[in-house]
Amino acid sequence: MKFEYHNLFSQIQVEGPDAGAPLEHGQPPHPRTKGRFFVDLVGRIGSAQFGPIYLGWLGFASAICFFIAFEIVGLNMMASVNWDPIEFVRQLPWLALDPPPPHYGLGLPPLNDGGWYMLAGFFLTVSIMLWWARTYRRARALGMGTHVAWAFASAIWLYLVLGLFRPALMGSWGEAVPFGLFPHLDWTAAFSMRYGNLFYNPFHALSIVFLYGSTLLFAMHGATVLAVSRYGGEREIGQVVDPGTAMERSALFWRWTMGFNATFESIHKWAWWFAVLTTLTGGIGILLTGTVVDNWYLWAVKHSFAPEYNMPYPILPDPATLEGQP
Ligand code: 07D
Repeated sequence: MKFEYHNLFSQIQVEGPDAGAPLEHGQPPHPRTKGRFFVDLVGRIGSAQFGPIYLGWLGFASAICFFIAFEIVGLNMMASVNWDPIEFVRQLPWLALDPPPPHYGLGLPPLNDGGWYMLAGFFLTVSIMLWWARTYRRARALGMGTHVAWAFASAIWLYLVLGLFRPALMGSWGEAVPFGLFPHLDWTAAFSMRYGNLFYNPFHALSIVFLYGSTLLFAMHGATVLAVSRYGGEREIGQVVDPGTAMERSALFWRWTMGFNATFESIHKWAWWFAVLTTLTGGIGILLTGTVVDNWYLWAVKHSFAPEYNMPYPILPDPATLEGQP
């Protein structure tokens, strides 16, 4: 039987002495091997090496803030089931820490009426910001570009739109997303219905294009590199500056099958932009909802891309806008 090299399941684990990468500003090489340990099982899905981890004050402060947020959410959920650990575990997927009711507007509510939510949101946001700074600073310390930090910033943009910018524009912290597993999904569904079906929001559609597009690109790229790794294709950057038979074959594969190919370099830019645009367009879509557009279905009818249905029953007024409502 002819030997065929497949590498979907096979893998190689390398261990050896390591001098460490030279750092900027004449610092000595950072020890890449000090304080490390290997786990063979983990090496089957990634690098077998754990550590060394760089904590630093940004990482430390971020972890502390995340812990505080996590504790506030968890303890409030615990309180909501009368501190019963069995009920806490049983009901966990349904438990929530809700934002303040709308009548507090942008004011500060009492702790037990949304105040804890505000505190958790504050510490989570600080934690995420500090983590962003950590990704920036660690990349710089290694003499790398800051591409990861800027991609992360795009996700943070959507997070801030959902929990800070849009609620501020709407004039109420009550607009923010609740903490909780199913509760945040319920919020998402309710949000869509309240504003006339988010499918008619073109930025939601764009965001889906980039989300699905990201998975497609990732599958195509991952498969291509694995398919030519028998020709050294997994040394991707080498193939950018010194194209070899791996790069030639993979490029020709895509030209043969669809007439166009990305290069070993540009495919990473495609991937970066698709991922970044998912949350960038998403954030725009959410920011416009309720501030500029109140009903995406009616908006789509007006702009002639949704059909206008004959209504068998008269349209009722929106209960939220009726007199006497809080
Ligand atoms: C959310 C932001 C960054 C996250 C960060 C992490 C922690 C954890 C934990 C303290 C992901 C911070 C958090 C560290 C803290 C503790 C314990 C990134 C995020 C920084 N949709 N939809 C999208 C689809 C529908 C709705 C995006 C598909 C319905 C709403 C995406 C479908 C309804 C919102 C997407 C579908 C609806 C979205 C998310 C199909 C009702 C958004 C992109 C096939 C269910 C969000 C513009 C993303 C958005 C969003 C996909 C259907 C509602 C493209 C495929 C019609 C309200 N939807 N959706 O990367 O941006 O999120 O909308 O049906 O807000 Mg949708």
